[in-house]
Amino acid sequence: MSNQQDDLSALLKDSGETTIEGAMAKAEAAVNSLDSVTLNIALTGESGAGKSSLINAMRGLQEPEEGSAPTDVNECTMVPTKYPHPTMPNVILWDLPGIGTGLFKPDNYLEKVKYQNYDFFIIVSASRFKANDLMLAKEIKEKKKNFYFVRSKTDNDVTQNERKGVKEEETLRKIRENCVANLKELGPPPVFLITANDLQRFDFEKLRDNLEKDLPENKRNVLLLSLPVYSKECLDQKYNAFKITAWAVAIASGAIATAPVPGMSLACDVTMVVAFLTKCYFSFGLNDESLQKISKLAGKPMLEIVRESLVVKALADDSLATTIATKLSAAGVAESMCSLVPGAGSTAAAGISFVTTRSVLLEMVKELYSEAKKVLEMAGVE
Ligand SMILES: Nc1nc2c(ncn2[C@@H]2O[C@H](COP(=O)(O)OP(=O)(O)OP(=O)(O)O)[C@@H](O)[C@H]2O)c(=O)[nH]1
Ligand SMILES: [Mg+2]
Repeated sequence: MSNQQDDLSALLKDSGETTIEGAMAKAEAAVNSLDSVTLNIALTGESGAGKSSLINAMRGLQEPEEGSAPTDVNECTMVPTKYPHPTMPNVILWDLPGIGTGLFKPDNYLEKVKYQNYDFFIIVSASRFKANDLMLAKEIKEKKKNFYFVRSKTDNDVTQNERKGVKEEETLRKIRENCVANLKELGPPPVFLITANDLQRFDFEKLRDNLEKDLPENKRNVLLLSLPVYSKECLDQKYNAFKITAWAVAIASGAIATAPVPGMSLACDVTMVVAFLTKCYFSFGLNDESLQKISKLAGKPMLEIVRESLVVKALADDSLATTIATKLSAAGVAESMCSLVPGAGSTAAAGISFVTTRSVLLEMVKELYSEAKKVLEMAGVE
């Protein structure tokens, strides 16, 4: 009995609720939000500024990879084009046509691109600051939407100036000052220097931080989890987000099945746990496609190392449900007769406690995190 009481206290504490019903409702909402919350991000700016290239970078794709946005030195994107994230289709990056191109004249540009549909705008600008950049920023602000000013292709400026003996910091300082001065009538402008060729370099991390801070709480994780793992910090933040959500999955996976003693001795819907860990696996870049890409870049066989992990191997060959059931069974010891019940949505029935499910989940997320960290280390990413 005391175990059950401890379990209930842990469940209420993690959820921050005072009743079991409240905790279950909150948990289900938290779990569902990862799939159902949509995030529409618009990238705008002049033709050739680097919008499509940044979209590809944010989706972890490189042209001419399947599903990537076409990029070119010539005018390229002619209609607003939707790029859902490859593994989180609820996160959509919109590649807008360059302002002033084709039918998209500056005077009614925002109406034409249906500005209402986007959560926020990223204005992409390369080389010299353009009158259209300021006009866009002003109009977006007037429409009460947030914008972030991205000065792209910073790598080019740094390289060119280095040839003339100008240090990187000096180049960055000058570009930043120029953008800030041009936008100053709009208040302290959110300016970020980036290169689509390497998100870890310059200000992309800061941009992500700012975007997240400005988003409503339910959309924050969705953005973070959709980005490729471009730095160790990014991986750590993703790990944190998954750890924080584990309580909700542990509760929600139990809420579906009929618990023998309501709220205390929970059953566990293994399908839901598998779905959560699958998200984690893709978000950490442990799927074959991501690994092959990073292996090629680093010239090292990453695939071999991560396949030593039981969880990664099970996710890769679709046998995770059985692995989880076995782990739950082992962890739940005497209280549980954990088995996969046919026809009940892979529900491991009979008294798996909340604390047990949560600890098994956390252990598996940690294993995936360690594998992803190894990959980054081998690839030389800091
Ligand atoms: N060095 C460097 N080149 C970049 C970067 N971003 C884009 N480019 C190059 O700039 C050119 C134009 O980039 P796009 O991404 O096609 O530009 P866009 O804004 O989508 O252009 P439109 O579709 O015509 O509106 C391409 O040749 C890209 O390879 C960057 O950060 N660094
Ligand atoms: Mg384009």
